[in-house]
Amino acid sequence: MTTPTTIPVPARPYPYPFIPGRTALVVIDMQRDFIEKGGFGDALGNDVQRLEAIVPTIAKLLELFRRKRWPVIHTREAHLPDLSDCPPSKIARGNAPLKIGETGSMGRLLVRGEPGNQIIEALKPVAGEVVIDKPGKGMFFGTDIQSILDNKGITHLLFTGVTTEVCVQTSMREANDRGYECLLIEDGTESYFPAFKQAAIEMMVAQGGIVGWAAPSVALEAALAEAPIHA
Ligand code: C5J
Repeated sequence: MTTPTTIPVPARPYPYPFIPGRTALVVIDMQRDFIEKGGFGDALGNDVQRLEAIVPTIAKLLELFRRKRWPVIHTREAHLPDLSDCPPSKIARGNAPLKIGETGSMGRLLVRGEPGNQIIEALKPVAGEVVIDKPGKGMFFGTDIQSILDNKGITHLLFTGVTTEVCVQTSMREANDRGYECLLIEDGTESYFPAFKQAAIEMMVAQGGIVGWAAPSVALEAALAEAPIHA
């Protein structure tokens, strides 16, 4: 068996071992529900415009992964139209004027197939990319992602998307517990609360990378540019 090429990416708390072809780019919940006015994030009283800042970073990483033909996984927080996969506690939580399943300016909030549930145009998935509809915050809960990753031989995950301390952190923790090597791209994730973003990153890299690694996208791009990698 040949040893896979490993590219060290400068990261915290120490270099991240990137393996071309076995490392997937994960884009968490970059759907209109969270990024645009009239969606779920807005209904909860958040300043949704804060999240737009990371779109160019994720677009750049998507372009790189597509050029190299490396795997890309998108997730959406999404419920079945009959809400049978949504606990009543989740619907009630937040006491928002508009609740999950109710109709806003982009259709029913957090419901599969609705306009607001689509990934934003700038980051739209292309043919061949995996799109996972997840009923929870974590991408493993109630989804087929584990077998999809196994079948593709993916062992390493780069995390981007929103929000850092909710769906991104939950997904990264779930992945870490399942043995995946996880790197969080710091300028590829955002929160409605800047302090929560920073705290989440620090929690994950503390104690020798107890949940994983963190690095800016430029560190990843520079490491990959210097390495002799084939598509
Ligand atoms: C939230 C998410 N914040 N994608 N979902 O409810 O982080």
